[in-house]
Amino acid sequence: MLISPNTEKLPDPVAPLGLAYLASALQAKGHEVQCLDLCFVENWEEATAKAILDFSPALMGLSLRNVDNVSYPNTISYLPFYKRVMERLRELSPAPIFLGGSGFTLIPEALLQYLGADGGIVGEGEEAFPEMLEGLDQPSGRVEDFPARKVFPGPETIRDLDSLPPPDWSRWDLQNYFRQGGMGNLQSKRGGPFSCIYCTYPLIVGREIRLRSPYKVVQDAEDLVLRGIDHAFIVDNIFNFPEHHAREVCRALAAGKISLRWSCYVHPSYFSPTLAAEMRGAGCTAVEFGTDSGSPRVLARLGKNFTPKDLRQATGWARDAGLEVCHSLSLGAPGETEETLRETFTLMEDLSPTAVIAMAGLRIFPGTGLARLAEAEGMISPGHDFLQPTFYIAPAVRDRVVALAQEEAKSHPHWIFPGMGINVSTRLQAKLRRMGVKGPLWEHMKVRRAGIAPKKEPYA
Ligand code: B12
Repeated sequence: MLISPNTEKLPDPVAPLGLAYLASALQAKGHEVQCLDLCFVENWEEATAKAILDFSPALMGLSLRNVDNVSYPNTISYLPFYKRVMERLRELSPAPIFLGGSGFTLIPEALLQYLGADGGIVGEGEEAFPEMLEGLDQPSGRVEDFPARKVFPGPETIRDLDSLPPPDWSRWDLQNYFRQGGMGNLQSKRGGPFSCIYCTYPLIVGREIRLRSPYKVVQDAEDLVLRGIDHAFIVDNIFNFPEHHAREVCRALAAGKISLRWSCYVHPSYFSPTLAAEMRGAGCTAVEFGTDSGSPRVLARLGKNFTPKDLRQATGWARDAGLEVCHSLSLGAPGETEETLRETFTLMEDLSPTAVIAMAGLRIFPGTGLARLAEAEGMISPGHDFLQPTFYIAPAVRDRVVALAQEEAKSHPHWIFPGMGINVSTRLQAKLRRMGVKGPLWEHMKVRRAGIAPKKEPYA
């Protein structure tokens, strides 16, 4: 039984793509698979009891997508809820429980211990999980023989993504995710080759980029459309690297006349007017830049391989092609001062994107350059408990960054500041989705920016 305990509704409920892949991979190996999703159930304890009594699983896989909401100062940790779910599962079934998922992969040993699970798999699950289960299928294989509390090493990343069966959405309430979250999800590659000091992606999916054939992406897109999902997010860390693959995917989507609108993360350095136009032609409506800062000095400290000039150019090209643009900021990064914050605010004025998503502070994860820096600067000690959300905030702005970000967000109707609940809330989210708004909700900021929206103050 595969279980998704992710009940986060902000910025949107997100369908469990990883578990949809895992369900297919397990079935392809002959396993009987049942899925339990706690996202929309009214009473999770009852739903869990019912699912377990009905199916009586031999083994359970609990997916930990998020550790916390990485937002400061209003930080939400999901771990206490996961712990309650574990306790409930233990009450209901003697079957062993294995952990996996991006959140688990970031802090595996500590999570295994905190949750008291039987084991876990770091990284991609489609090959590693069935392989591990194979041991149990041997005549001599007994659950009791399994090494207790073991974290199975990160798999060699899966070489040939095209060999994986497509995600099995039939077991998940994708329609509900679409109704309440406005998007399906789609993947065109895996891998995180960039070197930003805070970035967790190389730890989760490896540095090496592995591409899916464009026709496979089109098949998945068609599957979504057949299920009534006509808006999706392409979940790749960066959609436009390598650029040639992005263009091939766009051409394949356009050639297949797939009536899917979509959005994605893009990198300013690998963007071009041609790519922007091809993306628009293939159904893309909006792009998000992981901008972080408008200060060349801070960008360099973060290990970003682009400059404000690249951002200006790419923003212009995207806008010329008719794409909505969002810039995400990480305020308080290493080297930040009030002066560099002002540089960022000025750049945002100049670029005038559809929306700005501002985060104050950077959540520190083990194994990253940021963790090493935070330790060197005495912000955390060796042996730090990374289950506790800890944020890097540059000493020069530690006391001011939240107030400055809040001020900027309040004076700009298109700014979203999740850490202070500005222009983002479950109430607003649910209202807009009930109205039938699809795609990322930040796109909706264009209405506010145009002054059409009735309220001028930030949404409650
Ligand atoms: C795309 C994305 C988004 C999009 C999603 C859009 C959409 N409609 O899908 C948006 C922008 C909405 C988003 C929002 C958030 N996100 Co996000 N997101 C991602 C991203 C880039 C890709 C996720 C993805 O789809 N991966 C593809 C699937 C196929 O992989 P997977 O889920 O990891 O599953 C594989 C393995 O993990 C494993 N596996 C999974 N489950 C299990 C279970 C078992 C038993 C086993 C054995 C294996 C296993 O096998 C799977 C197949 O290989 C990741 C970073 C990353 N590279 O992982 C962050 C990431 C998952 N997000 C993260 C966070 C924090 C959030 C937010 C809380 C941020 C916020 N405050 O808004 C929200 C939460 C939203 C929600 N409702 O849960 C964190 C989670 C870790 C953490 N720090 O806590 C990540 C890892 C980024 C980071 N900062 O480190 N996100």
